[in-house]
Amino acid sequence: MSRKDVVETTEAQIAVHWKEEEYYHPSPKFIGQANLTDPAVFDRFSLDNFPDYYTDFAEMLTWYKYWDEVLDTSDAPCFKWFKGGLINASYNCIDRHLKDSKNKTAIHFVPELEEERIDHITYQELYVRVNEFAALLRDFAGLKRGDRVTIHMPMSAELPITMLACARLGVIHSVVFGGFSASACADRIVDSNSRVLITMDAYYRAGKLLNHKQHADEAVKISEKQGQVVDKVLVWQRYPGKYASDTPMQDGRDVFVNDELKNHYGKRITPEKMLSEDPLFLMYTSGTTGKPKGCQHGTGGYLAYVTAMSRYIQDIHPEDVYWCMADIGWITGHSFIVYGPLALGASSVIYEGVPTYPDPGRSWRIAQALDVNIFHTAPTAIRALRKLGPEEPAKYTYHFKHMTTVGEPIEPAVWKWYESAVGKGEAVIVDTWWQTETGGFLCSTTPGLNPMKPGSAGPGVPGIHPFILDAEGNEITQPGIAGNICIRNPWPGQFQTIWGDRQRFVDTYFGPICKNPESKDWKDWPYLAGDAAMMAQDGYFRILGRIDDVINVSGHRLGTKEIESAALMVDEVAEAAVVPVSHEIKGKEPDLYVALKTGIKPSEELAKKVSDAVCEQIGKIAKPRRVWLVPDMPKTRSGKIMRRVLGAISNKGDVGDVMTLANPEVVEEIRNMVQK
Ligand code: 6R9
Repeated sequence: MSRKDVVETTEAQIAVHWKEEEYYHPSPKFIGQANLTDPAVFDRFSLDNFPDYYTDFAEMLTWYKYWDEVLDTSDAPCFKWFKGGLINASYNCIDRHLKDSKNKTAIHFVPELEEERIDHITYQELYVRVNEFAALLRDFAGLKRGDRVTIHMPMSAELPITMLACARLGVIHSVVFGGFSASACADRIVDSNSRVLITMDAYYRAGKLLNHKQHADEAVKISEKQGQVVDKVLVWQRYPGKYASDTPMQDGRDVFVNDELKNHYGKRITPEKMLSEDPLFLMYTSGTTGKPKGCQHGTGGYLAYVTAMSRYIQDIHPEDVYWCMADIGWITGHSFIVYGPLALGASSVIYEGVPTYPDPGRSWRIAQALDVNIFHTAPTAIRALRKLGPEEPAKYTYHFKHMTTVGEPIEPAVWKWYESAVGKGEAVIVDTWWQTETGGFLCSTTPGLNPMKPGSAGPGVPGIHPFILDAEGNEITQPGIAGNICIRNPWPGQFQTIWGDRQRFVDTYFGPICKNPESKDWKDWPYLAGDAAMMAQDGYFRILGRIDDVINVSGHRLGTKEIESAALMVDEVAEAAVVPVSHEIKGKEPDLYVALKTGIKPSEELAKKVSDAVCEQIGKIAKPRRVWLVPDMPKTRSGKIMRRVLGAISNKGDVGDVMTLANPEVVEEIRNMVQK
């Protein structure tokens, strides 16, 4: 099996950061109201009953026609869930709630400018707006079932409206995080063959009104150079009328949605009856190579899974006000702002801006104003809030019954501040481990059933059976030993394939551990997550971090190869290597080492040029901590760059024995440069 370095890194990490912590128990008050309190659930969801136990999840949805088969494995490992069933995600998230709850708020949109006031969109209004926009997509943009559309939008109520309108028509949406650059957006337009791009004129972030439409113009230009023509750019207006004059529009291609919508007022669109296995959306994520992977999620399986997770793990009840702080441009936002909560008919909060602007009390002010009782965020936000305003939560009156953390490992000290200061000692916490590829949670405590352990995600959620493999591919059954975390069984939220690249899907997630590639039996296709983890005596899993070439910056996955490719686009650059370096708030940051072409002199300007190129190609989230212009890269005799050595230098660690390198002297030179 490849990816051998896993055990080496993880054992060091355990020694430094993680020691066993005590348990915290959910309060009787929480348990008394929890959605799932019967411990028999774990027996029922044992592998003996697989895959039938997942019908419990599918039955939370409304189907036009029930499935013929729970799990079809004939094309393993591309699994089909609830095969033959007919369903529509938009119908499940909207229409089915109208009978009893049309006046209930579906989405609370909190703008950054506090004087703008919060917008409360009822299920009825969501229904109207999604139908009208779906009509625009069909009648004006000519979109139909199976087409792909790229959406590059900031956090706004119009983003879920756009997604749900696509889902209504059976159009496959591909949302690109609003903070990604034009070039990153173009890669995704080209890969998904989107001929329509949906964007927004502008938005607020940390006090600045940012012009967003300009990225669309640039993205379309880049896509066209690569042979993908975009013939329609649909531009939502965040500030209709006010900001329009600043948005250059191209005749015949660009149109303001707010104007065109008038031609579709009052229209209603019958939801398409989709096959359960039809794709619902693509979500691109980083991997080992420079090319992002388009993770394809299906309709029935995905929706059933996120709905059940929202009910069982997020403990959402109809009367709750639920706020997940993630950006909808990431999988967390898709599953746990839009599809899961709305399928349950909950009230979901969306906010514009950042949690710490205009002051670190903003999040708690929002929680107080909306009476939020379920709160969901990431360690990076918790660290920032703890650093900038540790006393702020106490100044506001709100009560969380439940809180979530997701995206990266959380340090026990940070967990404890979250529990005592943010949760005021009243809230249960779930540390949910999962991935873009997995659609929904894999490991987490089930909040009414399992005690919490700071720093540990927990056991597999009901239905998920994780295990650990060593570097040779043998199962580690003994607790306390780190290895590769895998899942024994398929599950309905699992992505179906990588868009247009089935081979990469098989090779990355199954190939290294599959013992029988011809098999049609699900038991032969365990899932390899790409994370290192260890299981404790109590069956809880502690996630230790990525084992592939991915850096987790503020919970965002960035491929080192993507950053290196961006640096190599600068003419003067000969070689580039990226390593993760620890950061107090972000968790990790990329440190970029660059060797220049012969004869080129290093300079501050050149370092800035390389840094700017990275921001331009990927987005500001990928900005390197520093660009180190080094005389040469440390290399093995076969010419491979020794990233491990660079990583040790960046993190002030031990570089180990470097005498076998082709150029050991350069290590000292680089160390003097970086550690001075
Ligand atoms: C949902 C999401 C996935 C990677 C994953 C892992 C890390 C996510 C975590 C966690 C420790 C947790 N990760 N949740 N690590 N504890 N609770 O974040 O998806 O953006 O695809 O990232 O994030 O390394 O493999 P995605």
